[in-house]
This record gives sequence, C-alpha cells and structure tokens, in this order.
Amino acid sequence: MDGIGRIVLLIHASNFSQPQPKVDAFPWGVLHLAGELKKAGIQSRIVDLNIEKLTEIHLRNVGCVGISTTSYAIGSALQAAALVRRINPLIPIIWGGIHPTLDPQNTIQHPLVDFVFRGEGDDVFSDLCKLILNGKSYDSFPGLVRKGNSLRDCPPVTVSDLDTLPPVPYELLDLSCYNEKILEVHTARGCPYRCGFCYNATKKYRSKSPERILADLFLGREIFSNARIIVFNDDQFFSNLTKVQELCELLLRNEINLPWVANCRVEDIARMDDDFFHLLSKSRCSLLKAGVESGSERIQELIGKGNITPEMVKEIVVRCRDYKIGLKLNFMIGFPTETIEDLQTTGKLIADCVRLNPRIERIAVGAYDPYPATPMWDFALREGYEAPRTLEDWGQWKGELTRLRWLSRSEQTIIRNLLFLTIPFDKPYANTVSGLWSRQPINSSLWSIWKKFTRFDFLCRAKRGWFHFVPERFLYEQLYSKVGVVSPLPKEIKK
Ligand code: B12
Ligand code: SF4
Repeated sequence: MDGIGRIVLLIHASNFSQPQPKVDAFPWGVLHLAGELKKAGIQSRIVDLNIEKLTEIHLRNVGCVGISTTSYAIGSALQAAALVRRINPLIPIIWGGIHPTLDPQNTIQHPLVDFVFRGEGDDVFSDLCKLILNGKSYDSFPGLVRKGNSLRDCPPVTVSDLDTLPPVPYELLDLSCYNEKILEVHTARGCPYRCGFCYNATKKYRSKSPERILADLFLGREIFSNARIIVFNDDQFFSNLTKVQELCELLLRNEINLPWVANCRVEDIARMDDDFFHLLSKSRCSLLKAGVESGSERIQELIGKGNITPEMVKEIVVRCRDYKIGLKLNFMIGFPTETIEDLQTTGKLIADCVRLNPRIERIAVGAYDPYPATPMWDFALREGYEAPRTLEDWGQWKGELTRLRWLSRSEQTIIRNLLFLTIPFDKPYANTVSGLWSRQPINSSLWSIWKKFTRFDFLCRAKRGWFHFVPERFLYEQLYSKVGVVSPLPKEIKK
C-alpha cells in the first residue's frame, strides 16, 4: 500500500488463543473512541480480536491505527501491530488502554509502538486523529507519549463530565457475535478507594447522572430487545448511594423491569439500611459482586482494605441471604508477606460465607497479579516479583505463580490447592441468572458429582486449615489431561 488512508482502525486485543464465535464482553474502550470519532465526522472501523482475526482487508484506506489492550492481551496486540507494520509501515500505530497507561515506559520502547496514549481517549482522540489524517503536527498532544518523551510531560487524561459522552455506536459491531441477553451499561469511572493491587486506585471517581444512565439503558434496550439482564459494569457502582437510589427509582418509574447486576465494595453494602435493601430488591437487583480479598486482617490492612473485617463480610452475606439478593465474592491470595496462617484464615472465611448463605452465586478465588503503577507495585518488586521487563515479555506473561518469588514452595502448594478446592464455588451465576452467560457450567453428571465431593472436601478441610496435602488435585489433573471432559476449567491450576 502507498501512502495512508482516511479511516481510523481501532483494534481491541484479546487473550483468547483463537477468535470465539460468541463473547459476553463488548470492546468498550474502542467503542467509546469510535463514538467520538463519529461525532467528529471521522470514519472508523473496529476489529475485536476476541471474535475475528485482523486481515489485510481491514487495513484498506486506513490512516491511523489505535490498539487497545489490558496486560492480559498484549500477545494478540503485538501480532496485530506486526501485520499493520508489514502491510503499510507508514500508518502510525497508537497504543492505548489499561496496560499502555500503566506501563508507558516499556510500551513506547517497542518498535511496533509509535505512540502511547495514556488515560481516557474520549475527549481528545478525535482531535489527534484529525491532525494525523491531515498530516499536521501533533507535538506535545495531551496524554501522548512519543519515543524519547519524558513521562512527566504526559500525565494520563481523564474525562471530567461523563454526561457529555456521545451515544455508543453499536452499529460498528457485528452484534450477532455478542451475547444479546446481556445489556451492559457503564455508569461511572474510577474509584474513590485505593486498593494496593488495583489499576483503578489511580483514577478519580466520576459518575454519569441517573438521567443519562437511563438514556443509555433505553438505547441499549433498542439494540438488545431480547436482553434478560442489565449489567452495570463499573468497578464501583455504589460509591454514590444517592445516585443509586435515584437510579433505582427511575428503573421502577420507567418499568424497566429487568434484573440487574453490579459491582460494589463490602463497606458500601454494609452501610445500606433496610429501606435501601428494600429498594434494591424492588428494583430487581439480583446480584452484587464484591471484592473481599482476604480473611486475614493484617493482609487487608496491607492491601488497603483494612476497613473490611471478616465480621463485616459475614454480615453482608447474611443480609443478602435475607433479602434474597445474589452475591458474588472475590478473594485474592498470594500477597507478599502472606503466611500459611493468613491463607488458612481466608479459607475459613470462605467456608463460613458458604455455610451462612448457601445461595451465594459465586466465590472466585484468584492469585495476586502485580500490575505496574498500582500502589503495591514497588513493594512487590522489592519482595522479589519477577516482573516482565519488556512489552514482548508482557506478551508472553500468563500471571504465573512462580513469579511471586516471596512464596515458599509450601505456600505455592497451598495456594494451588486452595484455587483447586474452591472451583466448585465458582459456578458462573448459577442461581438467579443461570443460562445467560456464554461460559456455561458443565452439566455432565461426572462434573456435578466431582463438584459436590470437592465442596464437601473444602468445607471439612477449611475447619482445620488442612490445605497442605490435597492428593485429589493430582487425581483431578490426571483425569482432566486423560479424559478432558470433566470441566471447562484450566488444565493446570495456575503454573
Ligand atoms: C468489563 C471488564 C471486564 C470484562 C470485559 C473486558 C474487555 N472488554 O476486555 C470481562 C468480565 C470479560 C473482564 C475480564 C477480565 N478482566 Co476485566 N475489567 C473490566 C472493567 C470492569 C471495565 C472495562 C471497561 O469496559 N471499561 C470501560 C472503557 C470505556 O474503558 P477502557 O477500556 O479503559 O477505555 C478507555 C481508555 O483506557 C482509553 N483507551 C482504551 N483503549 C485505547 C486505545 C487507544 C488507541 C487510545 C487512544 C485510548 C484507549 O480510552 C477509553 C475510553 O475512555 C475493568 C476495570 C476498568 N475500570 O477498566 C476491568 C479490568 C480491565 N479487568 C482486569 C482483569 C484483571 C481482568 C481479568 C484478567 C480477570 C480475571 N482474573 O479473569 C479478565 C481478562 C480480560 C482480558 N481479556 O484481558 C483488570 C486489568 C488490569 C490490567 N493490568 O490489565 C481491570 C483494569 C480491573 C482492575 N481494576 O484491575 N473484564
Ligand atoms: S479493587 Fe475495587 S474498590 Fe479497590 S480500588 Fe479497585 S475498583 Fe476500587
């Protein structure tokens, strides 16, 4: 190809090894950028690598490429960038999204990266594209890191008024590849809390007005007329309870009449009074997803969640049971300085929660993955985290447990055992919203017998803190590698 074209190509990177026929997640970052480009009269094209491969055809008449990636999808982003470079080396490639924002230093050094954009592109990306497409100079553009730039000159950009965002241009996607039963809406960005492991700890909390959220819901409903659930996908839906109250009332007044799901912080649920719970239940709140992380108060303090005590967690577990609101709890293990006793305490808290509320939808236990620029990153490095050094390294990175050098062999084993033993509680939205997500729990009778056994096994072990020696895990791994039909879960419990 000679010269550059007039279209902006937006690529959403993926962590799937192959494109999937259908996915639950929308490529929200690039979709928002495309909305702004449309408003500015610039034509754009979206390639979501979750559902399709990038080909030469996508690059026809393209004048600028924006790649969006998390730390989990860099391998696919690099492959896409390599194709762009091979087909037309004149097209500038801009990397944005969570990982480039967090780690601009290493990202910008890669030859397949011309620029890094830091932060939220909504307000400024279309201006940048105009300059690029018209061959104008864009020296010292807000948020734009060039090779050799000092990062001090490029702080991340944020949008101050979310009500000014244009409507989502759904027409740019092949909607048949996305789950039409889920109506996903964003109501806020950032978070007022400062958890040590979290990307959001660097972003100020801002919310849309309830009226704007309702308008987004109506638009989504026009597109997804068969939607059976609303997912408010912000990290912190409940940070502003007045907003949530107004929104619940609007949902009721406008007879939206769909169950809804949202993320929350344990303290936020704890501070809701009975009237608030009634309102949630009346407006069809069906699932609250909260990050507990650890049962150990020392670890909670270390990771910036010192206010969340095991008593508070059990209190919300009981309240959700009493109000018949589903609950998903996330736990994280493997933090620096975490001891075997801390891990046992977390196991015990999980078991207490399950006993107190058998209707808990899901308990997801994951191992700590340190991310650059998060509050605990430097501490993790000092404690020996074997961090990927280059963008290429990040492309290979799989969040391996062995990189957490502070873990002794027996701690690693206990973590793997805990990840294994809690699998039965990670049933994707089994009760209230069953059958809606693409990733279905396997219903084979072998799998359900196995799950019942492991659940019982976990509850017995948690009482005594017996997580050191779990031979059933090896049996499971053997069974999976030989038979391959037991579950849809990973072959190995985190390398
Ligand atoms: C919805 C969501 C999901 C969905 C779908 C994600 C997706 N579409 O890929 C699901 C449930 C599938 C999911 C899964 C996971 N997620 Co998730 N997820 C989120 C969540 C809550 C919202 C993402 C979103 O839609 N944001 C809204 C859009 C508008 O924002 P955005 O993408 O950042 O885009 C803006 C800017 O970044 C920028 N921008 C983005 N791209 C580009 C490109 C260019 C060129 C430019 C100029 C600008 C630009 O402009 C955009 C508009 O303002 C975020 C938290 C968060 N606040 O971002 C976590 C988050 C992205 N997830 C995270 C994680 C860890 C995971 C999982 C690994 C969880 C797990 N253990 O399985 C998986 C793996 C996902 C993957 N494929 O990489 C981490 C990622 C951390 C990191 N270092 O990468 C986050 C940040 C959560 C956190 N607080 O730590 N996730
Ligand atoms: S983990 Fe949740 S509460 Fe903590 S900073 Fe991130 S988004 Fe906020």
